[in-house]
Amino acid sequence: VQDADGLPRVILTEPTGSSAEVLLYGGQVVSWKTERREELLFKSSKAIWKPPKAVRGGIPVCFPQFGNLGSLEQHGIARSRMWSLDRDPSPFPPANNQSSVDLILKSTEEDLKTWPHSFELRLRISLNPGKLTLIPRVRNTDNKAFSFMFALRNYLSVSDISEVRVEGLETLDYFDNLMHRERFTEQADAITFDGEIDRVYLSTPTKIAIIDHEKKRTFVLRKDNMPDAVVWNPWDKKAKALLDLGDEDYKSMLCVDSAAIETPIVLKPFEEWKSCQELSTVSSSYCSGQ
Ligand code: TA6
Repeated sequence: VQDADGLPRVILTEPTGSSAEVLLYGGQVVSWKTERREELLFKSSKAIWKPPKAVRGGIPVCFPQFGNLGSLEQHGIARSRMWSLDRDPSPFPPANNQSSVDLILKSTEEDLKTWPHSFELRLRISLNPGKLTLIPRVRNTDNKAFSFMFALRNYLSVSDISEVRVEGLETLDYFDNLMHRERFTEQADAITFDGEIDRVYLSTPTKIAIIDHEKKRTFVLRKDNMPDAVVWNPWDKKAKALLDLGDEDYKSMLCVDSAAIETPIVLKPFEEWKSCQELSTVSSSYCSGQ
């Protein structure tokens, strides 16, 4: 674990040269770079790398609440807590700590005042060539059931948001955070962007493609046991209102999150919920004229 600017972090590498950086603060991936050292995740030019603020960028973990859909702070408590290395990821075999790491966040007495349920939140982060896999698990270590929402907020780096298409969410129902969570049905073609968007798509397929036409790169998000997907871009007005987001940053980011929001997950005592997301990139150099 390295300690840069006071925030301990883990660096993951794999033989073909890609890398990832994970902060113990928030259990947050803050960088994923290709073997050509290109950064694939968005980081705000004005991110605040200082607790209790969540770092704006990478892949914040939203637990036990998403957004302001509840009485806790925005996106819950996990992203503004210090996690630790998980020495007992059973039943998983221990991570090799080169290309994968296991993190854990256990509820504290302090947390119980904010959210009165004791839990263990584990996250395995694994790096493979062109692929970044996150496996979240939540165990109820209390003597009564509890329910929670969960999301992995994937801040993807894009060349120009107006040149990005999202495929895989066509014809699905969604609720629109900009319209008091009123429900709509998506039209039958890919989603493109020309203004603020803040939607929770419901019962989404396991595979969603984010095509960055200009960079000739496609992100593929595959997820299991997280039925919803959030699509968020603040656009110009909201970007100006967010202190830790550069005014122009909205042009080079898009959040497409794996989520369980509409139907919160219920865990009985000692039950464990497990889910998985895999982000992969395919850079289509085919016919690029090079
Ligand atoms: O996408 C859901 C949402 O709550 C948006 O409404 C917006 O507030 C976004 O998340 C950003 O949240 P954050 O706490 O990261 O600034």
